[in-house]
Amino acid sequence: PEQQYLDLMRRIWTEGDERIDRTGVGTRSVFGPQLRFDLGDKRVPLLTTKRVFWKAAAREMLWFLTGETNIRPLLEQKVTIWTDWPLAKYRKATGDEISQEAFEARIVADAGFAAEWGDLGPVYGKQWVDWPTYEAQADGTYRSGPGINQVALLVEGLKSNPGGRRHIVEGWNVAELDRMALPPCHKTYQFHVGAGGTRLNCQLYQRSCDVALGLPFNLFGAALLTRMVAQQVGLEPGELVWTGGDTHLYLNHGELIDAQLSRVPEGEPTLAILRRPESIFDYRIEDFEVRDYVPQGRLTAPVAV
Ligand code: THF
Repeated sequence: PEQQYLDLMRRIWTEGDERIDRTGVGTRSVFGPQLRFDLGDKRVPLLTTKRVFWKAAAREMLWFLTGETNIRPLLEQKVTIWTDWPLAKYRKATGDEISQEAFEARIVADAGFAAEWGDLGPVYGKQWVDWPTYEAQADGTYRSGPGINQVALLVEGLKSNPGGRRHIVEGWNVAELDRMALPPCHKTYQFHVGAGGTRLNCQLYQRSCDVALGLPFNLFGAALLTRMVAQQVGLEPGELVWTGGDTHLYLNHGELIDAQLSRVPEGEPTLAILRRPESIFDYRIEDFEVRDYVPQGRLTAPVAV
C-alpha cells in the first residue's frame, strides 16, 4: 500500500507540471490522482519510509473535533504544525521578527496574546462542528441561527440510514473562505457503508496537497477519523479512498524526495483503539496505540507558507 505513495511521489517529480504557486516556492504538480487503502485488520496508512509523527496528526484530528480554531491547545501539546501561518501574520502586522519558539511560548503563556494572534479563523474545527446558519427575519434582515454539528449528524445519519449517499463532512464554507488563514485542503469527507452493510468506507477529497509534508499526516488523520466513526456506529473499518486535486511537490523538497524514493517500505503498522468512548467527541490521545511501527530515519524539509 505504501508503494502507491512512493509511486505518486515519483510520478509528480518526474512528470509533474512545473509552476509557481501561491507561496512563491514553485511546485511540480499533477491533477486528480487517487490512492486506496484497506483499513481492515487494524491496518493504517502510516509511512515506514520516514518517521511520521502520528501522534501530532492524531492530536490535530482531535483538535478539529473540539471545534477549536486557535493553535494554543495544539502548542500546549507541543504540536507546532500550524504555527507558521499565525506567525507570518504576526510578523507582517507588527514588524516584530520574533522567533518561532518565542512566538509559540508567548501563545502558551499569554491567553490574551493567543486570542489576538493564535486564531486561524473559521477553519476545519469551526465548520465541522459549528457550521454557521442564518435565519431570515420578518424585516428582511438576517440573524445568526444555531450552528450545525456536521460530525454529530454524520454519526446519527450512519446509524439511522446506513445506505445513505449523503454522509458528508464539508469544510469548504464559501461564505467564510476569506476569513480563514488557509482555506481547507482536506475539504470533503464522504462516508459510505459497503460490503453488505458491514464496513465503513471513506473518501477524502483534498483540493491541494503537499505530498512530502502534508499527505502523510492527512492519510493518517483520515484513517483515524474513519476508525473512530466506524467504532461509534458499530461497523468494521473498510476502505480509505484518497483523491487529490492539485497534488504537488515543492521544488525545495528535492533532498527529502530523493532520499525517500531510495527507500523500500518495511512492515505493516496497525492502529489499535483501546477504549470505546461515549461519543465521537470523547476520544483522547491515550486511546490510540500504533503497533509494529519501525520507521526508517526522519526526513525533514521546509514547509511553504
Ligand atoms: N501547507 C503546506 N505548505 N503544507 C502542508 O502540509 C500543510 N498542511 C496544513 C496546512 N497547510 C499546509 C498544516 N499541516 C507539517 C505537517 C503538517 C502540516 C504542516 C507542516 C510538517 O512540517 N511536518 C514535518 C514536521 C513534523 C513535526 O515536527 O511535528 C514532518 O517531517 O512531517 C497539511 O494539512
